Amino acid sequence: MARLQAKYPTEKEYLQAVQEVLESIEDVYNKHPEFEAAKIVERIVEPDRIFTFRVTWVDDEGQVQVNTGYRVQFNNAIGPYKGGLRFHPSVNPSILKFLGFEQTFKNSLTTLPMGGGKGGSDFNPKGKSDAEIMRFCQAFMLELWRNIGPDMDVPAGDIGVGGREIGFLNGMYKKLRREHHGVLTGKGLSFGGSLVRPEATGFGAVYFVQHMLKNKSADLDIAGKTVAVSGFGNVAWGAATKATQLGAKVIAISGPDGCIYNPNGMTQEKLDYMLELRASNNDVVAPFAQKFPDAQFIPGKKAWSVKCDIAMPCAFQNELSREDAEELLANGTWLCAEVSNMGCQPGAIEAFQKAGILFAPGKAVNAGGVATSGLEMTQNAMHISWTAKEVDEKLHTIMHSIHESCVKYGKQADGSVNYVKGANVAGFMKVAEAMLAQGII
Ligand code: 2IT
Repeated sequence: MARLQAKYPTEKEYLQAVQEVLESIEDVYNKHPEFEAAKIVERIVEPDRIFTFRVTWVDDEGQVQVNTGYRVQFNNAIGPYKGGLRFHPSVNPSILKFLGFEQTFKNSLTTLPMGGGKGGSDFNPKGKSDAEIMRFCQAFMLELWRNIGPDMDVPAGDIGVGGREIGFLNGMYKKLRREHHGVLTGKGLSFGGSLVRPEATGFGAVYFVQHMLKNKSADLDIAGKTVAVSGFGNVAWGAATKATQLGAKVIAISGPDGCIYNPNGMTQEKLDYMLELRASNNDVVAPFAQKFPDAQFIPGKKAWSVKCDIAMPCAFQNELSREDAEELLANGTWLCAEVSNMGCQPGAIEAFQKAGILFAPGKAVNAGGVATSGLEMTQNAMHISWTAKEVDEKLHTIMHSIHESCVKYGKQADGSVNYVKGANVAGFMKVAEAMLAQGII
């Protein structure tokens, strides 16, 4: 850590992600002198390579715009680089390195053969027209296409990149390559996408919560519980939808402008409206309370100010602070499933663990998204498509297996499960063994 801090002093998200994993794996690592001899830690924390490129495009006013694009190919020990693209003004090498690092362990947990990667741009999609989004995506792919491929590196969506963007990116890729193969996941159904991929991150997260509950006590179930969800993007929508289907009451959602207190829970109309809000590209949740008078908009507040049983951060890294955790705990929250990547600050995780409530980290809870991307890759490679039922069943099996891995490596002497340790150790062991077996490269 000291070496990395000296080398990358400004990369705080990256250092935070590495620190968490190294702390978790310390015991296990020290029992494997062969890892130490092959310098597995020193190798696993550095990306294989990073591409940085200029993206030039023309806006609707005819002005030339310049952004920076990146692809971090983090680790391909267990399969092709795999991970999303994020379009957000905050995107920088630190954020993409943290995401690529996390992705490597997460993908390892899924049981599927996928390495870790991440990419994106500091492009801000907020307020842009469809035509501007298309021109940006085309310009981005004009640079990226040489460095990706179905067996090399398979990008997908992340914040700011959804079905529309993947469509434009795929269109340009196939024009340049003159091949139509599964180089991106999260595609539309008419050109190689998988059923259930849009819902998969949120659905998988709720399946994981169900396993956490069952593992704690056979009679625990999400039905009847109150759930607070932050964010109103694709992931929050999926989580809110599945939690509602299973009988839970989603009593809060939130956006950058504040929080919606929704005491009666979701209806189909409300869930559909979450998608509309997202599509409006304005980054506000306030209109939800105008449309549904039984809900109330609380300006400037986070979803964590609402009393709930279960908290599911679904928005952004470091969105849940120690103070937020303390507010949740004071209100009686007894389970937090992190759905956003590194959504909880270290102080929040410490507060949850000290209080002894159930807490699981993003790389386990949100892995259903990339796992279903893996299922999309399989369908593309086999030139077939599975039914929604088939994909959902496989997603169930994968989330169950991730939960089992967390229990295997995270079970404590008192019988409780440290899911942070379990996920990190389980993810690490597979990648480390694969690196060891393939020599010093
Ligand atoms: O953080 C993530 O796992 C994603 N954004 C999904 C990545 C993918 O390749 O589906």
